[in-house]
Amino acid sequence: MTDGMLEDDEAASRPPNGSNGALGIEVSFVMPCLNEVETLEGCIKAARKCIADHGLQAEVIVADNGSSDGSQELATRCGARVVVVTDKGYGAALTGGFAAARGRYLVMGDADQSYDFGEAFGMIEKLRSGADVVMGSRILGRIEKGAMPWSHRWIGNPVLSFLGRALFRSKISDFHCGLRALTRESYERLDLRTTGMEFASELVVKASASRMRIEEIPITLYPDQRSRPPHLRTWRDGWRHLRFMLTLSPRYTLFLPGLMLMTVGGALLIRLYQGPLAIGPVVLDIHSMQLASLFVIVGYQAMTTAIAARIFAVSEEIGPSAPWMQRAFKIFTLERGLSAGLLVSLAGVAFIGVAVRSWAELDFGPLEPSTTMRPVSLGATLIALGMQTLLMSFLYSMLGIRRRRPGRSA
Ligand SMILES: Nc1nc2c(ncn2[C@@H]2O[C@H](COP(=O)(O)OP(=O)(O)OP(=O)(O)O)[C@@H](O)[C@H]2O)c(=O)[nH]1
Ligand SMILES: [Mg+2]
Repeated sequence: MTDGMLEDDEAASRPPNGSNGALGIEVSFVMPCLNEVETLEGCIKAARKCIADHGLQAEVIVADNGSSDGSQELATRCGARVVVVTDKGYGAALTGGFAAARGRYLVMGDADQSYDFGEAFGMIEKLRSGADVVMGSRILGRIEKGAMPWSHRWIGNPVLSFLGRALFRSKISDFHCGLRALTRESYERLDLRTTGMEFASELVVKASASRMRIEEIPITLYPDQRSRPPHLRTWRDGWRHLRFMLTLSPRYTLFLPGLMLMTVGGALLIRLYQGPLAIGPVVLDIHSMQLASLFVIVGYQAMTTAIAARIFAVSEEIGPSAPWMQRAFKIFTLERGLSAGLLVSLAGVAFIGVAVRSWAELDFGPLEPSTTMRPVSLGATLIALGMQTLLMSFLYSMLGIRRRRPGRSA
């Protein structure tokens, strides 16, 4: 206890509701760990040194996923509290560790000695002066030789950080730094859900989207000190980060591309309905009209899927909240969606009726496609749009049921 660190049984006697108790634990250091017997001791010692150097009231937690190499026993011997987490994965481990943590501030960092927990003190100071989340930045700081494979240094991390900044209007220079700190209050507000490495993205994305005060400090990345290969697998985990960010930003990945496709297709479709279009020696006619129709349909599908994704993200609380959605649900009711879908489909049927009339005039004999294909194309497109509206209205309404559950906000 000389360094302010709480012993196991003392900490364990505290109520598991996040209150700080009489001793007032200020900081919980939480280390996700899976078979890190080679490096865990060094990490715990570094955290304890940070605690002693700055006289912190703190605890060290090792969130372990059932290591089979003796990590748990080692952690206990080194004075850390082991939290056994049954759900597998980096995110699940941290979630379990944070749930058991009692500090007002939560520091997270890898157990492979790639970070120096001493640098976490700068983060704690920032939290003390009002920050909600403090990110370590290896970009503003230093990446030691051999600490990061070149593909992560020059492709994976910059590309994912760039996307994250662009999609979520964030200024963070290093989206995936493993050393971070946040207040318990912010952590609870974020309500993080992912279980794998994409937990790191979820934290920054949600904190940015909910306009939390995020600060960053330069830190150093050291080569990890273990002989085992990293848990992180470049392609699998890179993709999980990317997938997470893309699915949470349907506006950019689906809605806007869909809108563009639909506008181009729609303009062309309307123009070609009136007759062939000559651009210099190139003549666009009914074949191009088919493709224009395809553009419109696919564009509309993308836009309506984007809306479904957004409703899903809001109801599952995995994305930024959207106060406008509550109002939109009042205007665009299921009944109105169904009526609109039906009306557009009927308009499509009317266009096809025009072609059928010409056909009837020919006693249902062979048709001249260059005239009759035009209303058929337009009519079929409208029916597809109408049906899509109808089907999506059902889907939105189903997704919205969960959102409107009593006690849940929009
Ligand atoms: N409990 C638990 N810990 C994990 C799991 N996956 C990774 N970790 C821990 O999370 C930390 C980071 O894992 P690493 O394998 O070093 O991944 P990384 O640092 O993102 O990637 P590298 O830069 O390649 O090392 C380490 O302390 C691991 O022991 C897991 O599934 N469960
Ligand atoms: Mg590592």
